[in-house]
Amino acid sequence: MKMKFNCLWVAAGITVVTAMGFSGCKPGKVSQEADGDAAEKVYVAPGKYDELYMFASGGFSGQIAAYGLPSGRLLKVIPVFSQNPENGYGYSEETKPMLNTSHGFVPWDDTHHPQLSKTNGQDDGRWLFINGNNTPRIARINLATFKTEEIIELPNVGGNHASPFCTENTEYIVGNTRFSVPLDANSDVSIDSYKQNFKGAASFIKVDKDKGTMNLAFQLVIPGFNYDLARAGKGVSKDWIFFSTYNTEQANTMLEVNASQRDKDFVMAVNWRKAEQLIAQGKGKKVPARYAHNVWNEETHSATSTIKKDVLMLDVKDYPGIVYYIPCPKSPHGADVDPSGEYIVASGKLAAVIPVFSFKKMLKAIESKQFEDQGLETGIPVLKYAAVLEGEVEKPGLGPLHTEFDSEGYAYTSMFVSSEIVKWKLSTREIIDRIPTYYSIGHLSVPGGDNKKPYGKYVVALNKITKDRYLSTGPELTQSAQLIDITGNKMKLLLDFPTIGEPHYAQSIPAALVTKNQVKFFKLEDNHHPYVAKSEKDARVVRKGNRVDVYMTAIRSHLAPDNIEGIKLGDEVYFHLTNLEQDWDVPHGFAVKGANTAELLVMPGETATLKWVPDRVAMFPFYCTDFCSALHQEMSGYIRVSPK
Ligand code: CUK
Ligand code: CUA
Repeated sequence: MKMKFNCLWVAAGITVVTAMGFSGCKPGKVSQEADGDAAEKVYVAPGKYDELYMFASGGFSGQIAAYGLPSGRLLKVIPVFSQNPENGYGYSEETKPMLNTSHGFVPWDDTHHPQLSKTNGQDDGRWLFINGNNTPRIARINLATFKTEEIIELPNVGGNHASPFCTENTEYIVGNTRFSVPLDANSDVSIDSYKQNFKGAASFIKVDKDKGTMNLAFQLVIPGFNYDLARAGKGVSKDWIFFSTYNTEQANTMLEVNASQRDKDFVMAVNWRKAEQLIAQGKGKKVPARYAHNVWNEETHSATSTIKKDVLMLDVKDYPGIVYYIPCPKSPHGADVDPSGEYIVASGKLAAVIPVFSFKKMLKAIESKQFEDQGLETGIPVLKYAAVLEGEVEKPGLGPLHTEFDSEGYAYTSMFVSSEIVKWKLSTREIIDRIPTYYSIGHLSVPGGDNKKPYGKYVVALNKITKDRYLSTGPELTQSAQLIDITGNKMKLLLDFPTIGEPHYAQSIPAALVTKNQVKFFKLEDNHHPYVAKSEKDARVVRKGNRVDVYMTAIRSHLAPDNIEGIKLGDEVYFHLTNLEQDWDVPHGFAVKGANTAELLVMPGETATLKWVPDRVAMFPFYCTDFCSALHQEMSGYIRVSPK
């Protein structure tokens, strides 16, 4: 097949890629028209619903966005690691503890990989997990409410990029370190001592079957490489998880050169079931470690943050049989497992082929000890490439990153440098089709593309650069996703749509799996918030020293109390607003002039608290921020602040 690159910069090959610092594609003059019937395929008529939810990470916005597919309509921004003035997340007293870490309050992060919870290897629509890359954290969003309900920080980890991945029945959510670092308890060492002191730590978070609550069960101490993306096995390989691994050179300067020396890096195969058994036998060591665990309490509608003091660690070099390395050309990024669980597809960013490994062959190679010496002193066996290899996809394009699958035996790989998606047949590894993406695709996402039975139908390209694709908005441009039809032999571009932040990765799920669990409003009778006012007659102002608690209610169309006096400069005022409505889609908001704590947006039946320290003697108006009825403008009041 003739290769056609829409990126001429890199047509000269890998050397050019390396020389240009792997910075991706520049837009050319080519512009692809969508097919004639594309509009019909993405048109969702007014009042009609989309077929799928797509959850995309917002990258450096620290949020997640929920879109409808095929329309690409933005349905909601879900704040996770970032404060969100739109609904007071991270500003209200109830939600502030969600952003606590062992470093203190960190109201920002970098989200990359949304991961839907699974039952029997299928998305079950219960929870969505996502990583914070910067201050290593993993969050759980409840898909019944689209609220972030839990955040757990990961100790001993630098850059929580290889995260989070879900085992077949959501037994564990797994994360790994991007930057190996000295273990927290032994961190003051010279950077020069990288090879000796820097370690990787793979985190295994146990997920409660019913509630979804997370618990950092154990960490595996692994060699001090850089770890990249992973997938848990499924079916035959369900007890394993496969991570891509780069910088096996263990360079600590100029990684772009020094971490690309070796011809092959690795896919790291981890038998998590075996590790779990060893932990159950008491083989783990408790190591001092500080990390925050923040949990939302549904009854009190508020979060609590606890700082944990230690973690169980198991050094894999002391326990043979947990970890094996599979050589993989060159600086692998994605490691993806096919629907059957038999094939592991690894994508070397700088590699000229895509290797497809066989799980069965891997087990055989382990059994017959087909190891090779790679001159590494890690104590971890390295399997022979040829012994594990099923075959290679040849000349796939430049810069393969990630692979997802459909239910018909095809795989789709994103090519960052040649900016395209390549469709190939899993059984023969022959290339079937390729389609350009605009521009520089990172991840791609097939609905259910990591499930035992993918839904297929579409592939979404998540692009790094938009340049000339939309009306321009100055130097800072929107980021972008592209919806591509994969129902036929040829892939067809249907739609471009802008995204919030950088959409690193996305997962999509049939809408019905989510809507069937949706909460429409909170029952007032179940509200056990300590500062709830369940009816207007409970509305009141209570003073204790210089702390003033205002128990306030909101119902169409007034706030009570609406005239507050007796507040003195130097007081700390807490507005606890309870929304008394018991109906879907009637939120009330609350804002007070000059408050630097944003606003509240309170759902029916819920209580939320805004802390305010008045800065001057004045008359401060407050009002409801959400247009809630014809008398919304009347929903307001005054608070008088007098001298001390
Ligand atoms: S990464 Cu592979 S292209 Cu953060 Cu998942 Cu972005
Ligand atoms: Cu309540 Cu506007």
